[in-house]
This record gives sequence, C-alpha cells and structure tokens, in this order.
Amino acid sequence: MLYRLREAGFSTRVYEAADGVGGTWYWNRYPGARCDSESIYYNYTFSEELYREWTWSSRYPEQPEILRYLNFVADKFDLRPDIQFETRVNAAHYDEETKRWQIELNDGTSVSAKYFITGVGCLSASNLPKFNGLENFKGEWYHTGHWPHHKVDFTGKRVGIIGTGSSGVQAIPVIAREAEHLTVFQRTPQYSAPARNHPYDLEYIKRSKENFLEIKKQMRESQGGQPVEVPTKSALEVTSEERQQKFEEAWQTGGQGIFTSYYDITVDPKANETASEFIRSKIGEIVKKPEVAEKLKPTYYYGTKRPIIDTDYYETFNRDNVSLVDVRTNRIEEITDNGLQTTEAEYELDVLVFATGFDGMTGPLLKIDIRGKDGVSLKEKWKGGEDTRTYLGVANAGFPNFFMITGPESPSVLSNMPVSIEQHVEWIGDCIEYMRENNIDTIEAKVDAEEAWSKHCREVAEATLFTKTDSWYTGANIPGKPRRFLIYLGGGGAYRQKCAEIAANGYEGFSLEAASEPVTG
Ligand code: N01
Repeated sequence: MLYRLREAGFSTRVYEAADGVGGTWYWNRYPGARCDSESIYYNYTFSEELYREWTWSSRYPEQPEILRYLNFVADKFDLRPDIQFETRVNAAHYDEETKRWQIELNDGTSVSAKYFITGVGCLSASNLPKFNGLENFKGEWYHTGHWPHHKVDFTGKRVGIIGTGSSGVQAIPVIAREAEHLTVFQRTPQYSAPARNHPYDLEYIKRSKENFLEIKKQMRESQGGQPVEVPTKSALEVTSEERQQKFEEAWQTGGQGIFTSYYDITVDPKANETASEFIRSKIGEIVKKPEVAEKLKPTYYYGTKRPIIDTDYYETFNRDNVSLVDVRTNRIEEITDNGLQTTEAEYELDVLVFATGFDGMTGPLLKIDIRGKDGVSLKEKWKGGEDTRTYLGVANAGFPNFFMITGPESPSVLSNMPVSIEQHVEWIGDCIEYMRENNIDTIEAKVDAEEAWSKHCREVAEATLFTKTDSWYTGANIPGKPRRFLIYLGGGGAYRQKCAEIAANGYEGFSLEAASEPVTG
C-alpha cells in the first residue's frame, strides 16, 4: 500500500508496532512455522522484476525464509524510510470539520491524515485464554503468535502445549524432537493432511518465472487465489472407489487437495463426511495406539475450521516422549507453580506453549479506538461484534476516507492472502487516485449498500457448513464474542470483478463529496 500510494505521489506514512517488517511472519516465529500456500503463489505480483528476482527454496517455505522475502521487498523498494517502527496506533478519530483523520500514536504524538488505511491483518490479536494461576507458573511460557526472537531451547525439558490448530500442529512435531517430554493438551482434534514439502527444482522455478503473467492472471481470477483446478463433481456422484482414489492421490501429493477435491465438501454434510472419514481412517492407520488414535479423530465438518497441512503431525503421537491429554473431558482447572492441573491430574512442566490462536477478523481493528462521524466508534457501530457490517470488507458507513485492507466480509483468510491483500491495495489506490483526479474530498459507504453487502455475505456463508462449526472463523474461540462469520465466500475472482464493477460505475454504493478546493495527497 505504501509503495502504491507513494508511486502515485501521495505523501504516505506507515506505523508498525514491531521493529521490523513482516507482520504475521515477524511475530509467528514458533518452531515449525511455515506457509500453507504453495510458495510460487505466495508472492506479490505487482512487480514482475520482483517475482523474477526472488527464488523460493521449497514448496512450503519456513517462516525465516518468508520473513527474508518481506525484508527483501522492503529493501528493494526502499520502503523503510516511510515506516515508523515500534509505534502503535492507539486511536484514529475522524474530524468532521476538517474532514481529516487524527491519529494518536503510543509515543504520545499524533498525526493528521486525509485517508486512514488499516493493514492490521485478520490474525494479529493473539488470544491468551484466561487460565487461573499463570502468574504463579515458575517455568517459561510462550504464545506462538508472539514468539521471542531468541531460540527457545526445549532440550531436556518437560514441555506442555495447549492448542492443536495450524500453529500447534506445526509446532508439536518440532518441539517433540527436542523436548524430554511433550504433553499436548487438546480441546478439539483436527483434520490435517501431509504437506509433503520438498525443494523446488530449478526447471520448475524457471518455468514459473517465465509464465509469470499467466500465473498472475490465474491467481487473480481463481476462487482462492491459487491456480487450483475447480472441482466440478459432487463427492456423492462418484463411486466410493473413485472417491477413495481421488482422496488417496491428494493425500500422497500433499497439500490442500482433499479440501478442493469435490465442490460440495463444505456444503453438503454427506459429501463432507466422505472426506472427514477418509482422514479419520488415515489417523487410525498412522497412530499405533488405538486409544490415542481415537482421541485424535475429529468429528466436526472437515474444512470448516481452517484445513491444516502438516509434517509428521499424527506420526508424532507414536513417539514415547509424547502424550495426549483430552482437555474437553479432562478440563484445565488452573496453571500451578509447577505445571498444569486438570480435573484428573497435575502435569509438571518446565515450559508451557500457548498455541491458542487469535481474536480473528475484528480483533485487530477493535484494538484501535477508531471513531467516525458523530464520534461513533467502530465497536459501537458493530455493536461489539453482534452486528459487524461493512461495504465489501473495505469500507464502513459513517467512516469517510477509511479503508480496511482485507477487512471483515472480504475473502481474506479463505483465500491466498497475498492475492487478496494486493487486490485491496490496488482498489484502494485506484479509488484515492480517482478522488484526486475528480476533485472529490470524501468517500463513504452508503448504509443501504453496506446492508445489502453484509446480507449477501451472510447468505452465501449460511449456504455452507462453515457457519455450523465452532471456530475462530465464527468467533466461537473467544469467550463472549458474538458469533458472526465474517469472510466472504463468493470467491476471490468473483469478488475482484464485483469491486472493479463498483469502481467502474463511479463507486456505486458510496457517497462522494466534491471538494471546495483542489484535492492534494
Ligand atoms: O489458532 P486456532 P492457530 N483451552 O484458533 C485451542 C493461521 N495460521 O494459531 O479448537 C484449551 O486455529 C483451540 O481449541 P478449539 C491459519 O489461518 C496459518 O493454530 O477452539 N484449548 C485450538 O486447538 C489458522 O487457522 C498457518 O477447541 C484452547 C487452538 O487452541 C490461524 O492462523 C500456521 C483454548 C487454537 O487454534 C489460527 O491458527 C499457523 C482453551 N481455553 C496459523 N483456547 C499456516 O500454515 C483455544 N484453544 C500458514
């Protein structure tokens, strides 16, 4: 966004809480962290030169490599001089008199800006559940989403980990190899498929660079931001042999192939059960102790929590130094001086890892006191999350000249994030340029357009199984958080087209107010 606006001649300043670039890939340094989109599609595409200059080592690179990439981008485009690091935005208030945003920073200073854009991500507000007694724990404890910069040494230590989402599933095999003993505290078992990560061969990389424009086009037009074959068949219209073979191929290839095998996996309970049962049967084959395998078998609709890909996750439970505790039945009562007490036993621990996720979607935005017209905060407008509504996931009625990159009700986390980020960046950049060219002072979503978009999002989501599962997608992971499904499921390609049409129609659904004087940056 900085690059896009700076290139267009706008004076732009970025505020960043960390002391470096990278966002998710800056904070999530836990062992085993890696991306689950194929790396050749996990890129910016605004610069072909950038695409050609960077070479990924493998299919699913690890966090340090992705962070290196983001630093490479920041250096290549000389972004750092316009980024103020180690600075949090505490508040942003719209001043109706001046038609400007007053932005309060945690260093006590404030700045005034014509446009206020958030790039706070969907998963940056970490969730540390309130367990009694954590303050008394004598060992070390860490959250995967705020991992320290130094290496955490698990050698010879008794480690406990709470949480078996994507972060836990990635961290568990790596920690298990180092720790004296690892106890996994699992509340909900997870479906996971092998990643089968492998180094890329040079020919494959060469071809992808040569086909940059075609790959870019496919990413942008696709449903999920990656050129994946769109399934045309129902899981229920094929024979069980054919289905089994398809699932088996996906399992052997590794990655998200089961999720994208049939079009009705996340829509029809019976179709879903075929994929769910396939993964459960794999767990039964891999995990040697039947009682452990049973505990690891999920029952929710596969894919309605983020589908996970792993390296040796289920295999890890065959190790002698790993044990699994089901905290759904054997509840965590408190953290003690020496470990963790459940209703049935106390577990002595030297290190406790919280892989307990995030207050997703609205959490990062609501951490900032954002106030639009009449001093109304985003929190008030969204009724604390009971009535979160946006226009296209990018704008809000009552909040002029405020844009959210990958905000609630856009495709965001159910797409390949770099593609969705770029789409918003381009759209917002184009919009601000349009305003300058047409001497428009303010742009604001109309209430009825917002209502219609929000309703459409809900209708699309309600037609799927996503809303039937407790997950961070629905907000169910945060005690007391109102349940809302805030991801647009109509597909990234179709969404891009819709946004483009709205812009082409003179920003349909927005109120545009002409400026009395020429608009500058
Ligand atoms: O968080 P999660 P995450 N007591 O919310 C458990 C992205 N990501 O950090 O399922 C006990 O998925 C909770 O249990 P339950 C990706 O989008 C991507 O792992 O709520 N347990 C669950 O097991 C992902 O979806 C990658 O019953 C408690 C776990 O903690 C998103 O980030 C890698 C608890 C939290 O799982 C979040 O993933 C990592 C409690 N009080 C993350 N509270 C890639 O591969 C929570 N839990 C790119």
